[in-house]
Amino acid sequence: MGTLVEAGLSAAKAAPPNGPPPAGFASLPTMLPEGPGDAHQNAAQPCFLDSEKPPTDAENKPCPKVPQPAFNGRQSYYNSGFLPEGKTFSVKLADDITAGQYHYYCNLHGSEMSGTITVKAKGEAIPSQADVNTTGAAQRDDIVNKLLPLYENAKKGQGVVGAKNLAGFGAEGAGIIDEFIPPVIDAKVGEKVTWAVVGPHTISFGADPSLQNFLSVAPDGSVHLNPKSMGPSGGPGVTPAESTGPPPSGPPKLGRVTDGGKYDGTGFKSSGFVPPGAPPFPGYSLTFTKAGTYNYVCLIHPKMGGVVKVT
Ligand SMILES: [Cu+2]
Repeated sequence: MGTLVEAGLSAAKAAPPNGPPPAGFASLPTMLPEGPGDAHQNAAQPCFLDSEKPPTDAENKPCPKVPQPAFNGRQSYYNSGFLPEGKTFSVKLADDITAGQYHYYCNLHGSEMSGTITVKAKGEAIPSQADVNTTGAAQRDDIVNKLLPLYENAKKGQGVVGAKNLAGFGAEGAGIIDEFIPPVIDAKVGEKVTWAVVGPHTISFGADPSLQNFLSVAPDGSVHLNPKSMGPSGGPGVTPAESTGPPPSGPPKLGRVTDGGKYDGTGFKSSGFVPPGAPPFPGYSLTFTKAGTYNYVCLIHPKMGGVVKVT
């Protein structure tokens, strides 16, 4: 959050969808590189600035290390840094903060993942936790109700033309599903199984659980991408989508498929990280050479896993 974020976020929200981000937003730090490379330290490490601009992605250096101040609404940039799963972040509001709305967003996921803190004057009533929970549940149900029919259709193979199996799915205006669809794939020995990769995912078999920490904080506070999580293993990695621009009209299609080779259930076999792009979506295929039940995961999304049953 901070005044630079207020300006950038409102510009991003006013900009047409699928276009390039407006300048005010594009100049804010982003946690991940566009292509290969390491995490950006300007975005991934905590940063508390009164009036300065944070270092740019190109400079890629952390902000000066200072104790976390209270948030007064006037700071230029106020960033938790990368928060691993389960970590919490608290913000104390300064005594002299002006009542009003303050916006924040995630510099890993972008302007789509944002929220608002409404600060009321002392003595003014604020909603009870029960009221907030009710509002939150209604908002959640609204999102889920839009996504459920898409998920059901995708399970029937109606998500991406030319692909029965999906790594992630989403639709304009409805949101994103970080799941392997269908959750269980039945295949025959010698059969080539193909996934369309929709969104930033990996398709990874035999992965050490430590690889699911694809971003980690080093003892010195620097944040790094794990190259083993991000890169392909045991064969070629998926070639990213050809386009990142606005999606073409009509149903999304499967594009170029990378053949990841054969898998017999042993060793670490991974598509590597596939950055998000516009359809046609890239594909990844594997040929299963031995009967068995093979669990696989996405190394980016901790709860995203599936099963291939080969008979
Ligand atoms: Cu994923």
